[in-house]
This record gives sequence, structure tokens and C-alpha cells, in this order.
Amino acid sequence: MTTPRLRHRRGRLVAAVSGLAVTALTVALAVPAAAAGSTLQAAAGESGRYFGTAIAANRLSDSTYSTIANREFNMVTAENEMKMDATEPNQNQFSYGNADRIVNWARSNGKQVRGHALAWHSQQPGWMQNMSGTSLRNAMLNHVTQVATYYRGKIHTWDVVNEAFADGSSGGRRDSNLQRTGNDWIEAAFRAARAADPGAKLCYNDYNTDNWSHAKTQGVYNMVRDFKSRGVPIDCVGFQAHFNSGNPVPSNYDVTLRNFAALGVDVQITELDIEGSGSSQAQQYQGVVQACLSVARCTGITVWGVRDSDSWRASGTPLLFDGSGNKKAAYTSVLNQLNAGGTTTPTQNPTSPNPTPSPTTSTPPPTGGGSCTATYSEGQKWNDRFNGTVTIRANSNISGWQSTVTVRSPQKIIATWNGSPTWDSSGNVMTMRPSGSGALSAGQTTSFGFTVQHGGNWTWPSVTCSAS
Ligand code: 9MR
Repeated sequence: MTTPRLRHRRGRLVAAVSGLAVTALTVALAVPAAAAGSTLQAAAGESGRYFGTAIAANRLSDSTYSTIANREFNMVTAENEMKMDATEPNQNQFSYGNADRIVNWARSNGKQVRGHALAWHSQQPGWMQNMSGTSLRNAMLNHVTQVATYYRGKIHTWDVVNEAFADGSSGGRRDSNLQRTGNDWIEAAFRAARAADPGAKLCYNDYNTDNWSHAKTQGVYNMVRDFKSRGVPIDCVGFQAHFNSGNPVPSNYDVTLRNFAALGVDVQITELDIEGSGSSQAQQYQGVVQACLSVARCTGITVWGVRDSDSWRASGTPLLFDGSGNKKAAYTSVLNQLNAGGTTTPTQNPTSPNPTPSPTTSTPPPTGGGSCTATYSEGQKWNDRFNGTVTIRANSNISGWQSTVTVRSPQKIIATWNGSPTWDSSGNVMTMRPSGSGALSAGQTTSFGFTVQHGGNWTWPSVTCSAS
């Protein structure tokens, strides 16, 4: 990627960061200046995030490898050992030897584990590859249930389903034996995983979903939105993030992460590697970290291996340590960016026309419901989006509240803070509930905020409140 392009991207990121000014301010005030973290896990931990790596069981006996892995990372993904072919080599005979070596190493060193992956069209055991129909569906669900039950309580996040969307312009599902069991196979897998390990976060994980304008990204986004609206138990979306010159870090990466997060899921960067070297590679890594840090619900980053020589793309030298275990420029830029933070100190204001709402649009009056009142107030405006705040006022003592925010097409709410949102199927009506207790005494107020991507429509959202 060229330097001018990166400059442009940094500008966009700063603009996006400023879009979360309220959150940013809160973070800046709440967190005293911390000592710089000297490892990736310490630096990521300053903002409550994790920093992970893929681990291969057969490399743990290499002390250079395990020393770096132990020092730098606090989240571990088994690179191959928890896949379907590894854990169920014969139908209904489960094999956890290598997976356990990784889980035990992680846990005995105080690390958490991302489980990868319960259901996938690839790396299926031979017996499964030629199955179809109900018997395949049942075998897949049995696999999800057995493996998630075996590891119950030990897994931070499961990649429940991996890579189920097609590349290219269709935005649809990838054809596979699992897909041919019926379009509901993904949600069935999520429900089985939730039942087996209610404490694990459940992720959908895919690649080439980093660029917001790609059809595949939109396809996954629509699925997650649908799942959230129908109560399918999904908690997070994993972005694999395998980059190279043919598939560079997109300039709108932060937009993608933020838009998914606005659906009410966490986002995680799950398999990061960037082919290249020197300062170009370092800058791209920095951009990815910055994008994650700019999104409150981007909860962690995992790189796909320790040293370049451990990578599935070793010849592309895509990782943070060279083959001898030395820190690369990319390592330093990631560490520095983690220490600098991403949501606290925007260095410049975004250029914006700062328009006022068009005179033909009406400002809805505050509306009350039950014994609370919701009032909308304008926040900062940019040429493509604006911030709004809703203040909830209790008219009498209330034990809880919920508030709806309705935006008009083509408007879209792309970020929220201080609340827990759900969405109707159109995506135009957000119901916001308090993140913690919603109890307020008479006269007390609380507020939440959001960013609207307005698409040229400056109409204020209408808001309601109902109390319980
Ligand atoms: O890094 C993994 C490599 O060792 C395996 O041979 C390969 C087999 O499919 O899987 C690699 O990991 C993949 C991950 O499980 C899913 N996303 C893409 C990763 C790179 O291919």
C-alpha cells in the first residue's frame, strides 16, 4: 500500500474516532495515563482488550516459540487442533489430545482460549465429507454439541461457524455440503453451541469481510442483523484479516467494524497477518490496530502465528516476529499504537460542512410513554453522519425503561454508546435498553447516544420512552 493512501486512511480514522467524541471523552477522563505496556498483551490490556496468537501444538516444545507466545499474548487459538477433522476423526469418536495440549498450556499460563472452529465446510473428517441431508445435519449438530460440551467453561469465544459466505459479488452463502442441508444450518449450529456452553461467546468468523463495500461483507452483515432481530444466539463476528498486496487493508476498515458492532455484537480480529516487510507492513498493522481501537466493541486482536516461519504464508513474512524470534518493525508499530490508544485524542477535527437540518424536516417534540420522557438533542455533525443524544427522564420512580429511536431511510445508526441496542427487521427502529439497571427515581435522568449515517437525510430521529 502506498504512503499517500495510508495518510488518507489515517485521516478517515481520525474522523471516525471523533464521531465517538462522547465515548472518547468518557474514556479519556476515566482512565488515568497508564504506564506504557511493554508487551502486546499488556498494551492491549490498557484498553481492556486482549492480544492473541494462533498456536500449533507441535511447536510448543520449541522454547523460542513458547517463550515469545507466553510473554506477548493472552489469548490463544488452536491453529488446526480444534477443527472438525482433528476432534472427530471417526464419527462419534472424539480425539482431544492436541487440542488439550494447547488448552492446558494456555490455561496454565493464565491465557484464555478462542475455540476454532465448530462447523466449517473445510477440514471436515473424511467420513463427513460425503454425507448429506438429515444425517449430515445431525452429525454436524452432534459435533458442535459434543465438542462445546467437552470444553464447557474453558472457552472465551467459539468460532461456531467459519467461512460460510461465498467470495465474489453474490453476497450469498457458499455452496457446501453443510449449506445444502438447508439455509438454517448456521443458526442451528449457534443454538446447539449456546445450549452446550452458555458461558462462551459465540462468533461467526470469515475472511474478505473487511471492506465495507464488498458484497460478502454485506451478506454477513445482513445475516447477523437477521440473527439479532430473531434472537439467534450470536455474540460476535470474527474478521480473519489475512492481508497482502492483492487484498490490502481497506481504508474503510473502521467503518466495517463499527457497523457490525452497531448491530449489538462484539467484533474481533481473529487471524491477522499482513504480507510484506519494513515500514509498509508496519504501517498497515498500525492501521488495523487503530481501526479496532476506534470501535468500543472491538474486543481483541489475534495474529495468525508467532514468527514468520510459523505462518501458513511463511514466504510472505506476514507476522510480528522474524524467523529467529526478533521483533519486527510491525511489532513495534502495533505495540506503540496499542499504547497510544485509539479512542482518546483525535488530533484534528474532521472537515465538515456542519449543515443545519433542512427547513422541510420537522423536529419531533419529546414524547413520553408510561412514566418516563425521552428527549432528543443534536450532537456533532459531519458531512456523512451526525451524533445524537437521547435523555431519559423519569417522571416518577421507575425500575426500568426502554426507548425507541426511529430513523428515516436512507439513514442508518452506525454506532451507539451507553446502552444496549436491538433492532427491528427493517433496521430503522432501534430499541435501546439500559446496559445495567434502569432504575431511576422521580426527576432523575440518564442518556445514551448514537451516530447516524444520514445519506443526505438530515431529519432528526423520533424517540419514545416507556417505563416499567
Ligand atoms: O493456518 C492453518 C493452516 O496450518 C492449515 O493448513 C489450513 C487448513 O485449512 O488452515 C489454516 O488456518 C486457516 C483458518 O483455520 C481459517 N481461516 C484461514 C486460515 C488460513 O488458511
